[in-house]
Amino acid sequence: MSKKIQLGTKILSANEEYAQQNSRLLRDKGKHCLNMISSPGSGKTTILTRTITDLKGKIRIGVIEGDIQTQLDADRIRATKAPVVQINTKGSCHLSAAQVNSALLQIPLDSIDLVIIENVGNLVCPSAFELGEDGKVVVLSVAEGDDKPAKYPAIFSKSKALLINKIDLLPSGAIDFDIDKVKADSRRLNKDIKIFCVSAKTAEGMNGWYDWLIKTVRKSS
Ligand SMILES: Nc1nc2c(ncn2[C@@H]2O[C@H](COP(=O)(O)OP(=O)(O)OP(=O)(O)O)[C@@H](O)[C@H]2O)c(=O)[nH]1
Ligand SMILES: [Mg+2]
Repeated sequence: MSKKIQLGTKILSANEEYAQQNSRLLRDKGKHCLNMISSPGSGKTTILTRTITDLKGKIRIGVIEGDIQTQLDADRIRATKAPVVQINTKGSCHLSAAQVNSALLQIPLDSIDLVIIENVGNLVCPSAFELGEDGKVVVLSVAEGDDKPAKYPAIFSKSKALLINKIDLLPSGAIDFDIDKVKADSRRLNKDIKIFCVSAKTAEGMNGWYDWLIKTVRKSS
C-alpha cells in the first residue's frame, strides 16, 4: 500500500505544538511572557524578587519557577505576594513547553500583566526549547567570566535583553571581568540586544531594566 507524503509541510515537534498553544493562550489573554535563562546561581530569583517588589503598582508579575528539585525559589517569590507556580523537572536540564502549559493553566493570568519563566539554571539546553514566550532574557553574573558570550553564543544570539549581574562585586578587584568585552561580544552576536549592568543585591542599575520591562509590556498590550 502506498502512502502519500505531503512535501513542504513542517512537522512540529511535541514541544513546538505546546509552545504554539502557550503563545496563543498568552496572546488571547493579552499577557506578555519572558523566559529568563542563565547558569545556576547567576541571580535570577534575586533579580525577580527585587523586580516584583520595586514594580508593585506598575506591572503585575506572575512567575513560573523551573528547578530540578525543591520549592525553594517558589517560596522566595511567594514571599513577595506574587503568584507563582513551581515546576520540578526531576533531572531534566530545561523546562518543556508542556510543563509551562500546565503552569499557565494554574497561574491566575487574569490578575497579572507579565509572566516571567525562570528556567532551570543552565546556559545551554534551555535556549533550544521554545516555551511560547515573547522573548528571552539572559543573565550573566560577573563571577562566571567574561568569555561566556563567545563560548555559549546561542542564548546571547536569541535574547532580547542581557542582565550583567553582581556588579557590586567588581570594585573589590577580586574578580577579573571585562564588561566592555561582554557587551561587544554580545552585540556581535545580536546587534539588537539590550544590556543592563545591575546588582540585584544593591539595586544599582536596576532602573534601566525596569524601564525596559515596563516599555516592553506596555508595547505588547
Ligand atoms: N553580591 C551579589 N550577590 C548576588 C546578587 N544577586 C544574587 N546574588 C547571590 O547569588 C546567589 C544565587 O542567587 P539566586 O538568585 O538564587 O540565583 P539563581 O540564578 O536564581 O539560582 P538558580 O535558581 O539555582 O539557578 C545568592 O547567594 C544571592 O544572594 C548580586 O547582585 N550581588
Ligand atoms: Mg533561582
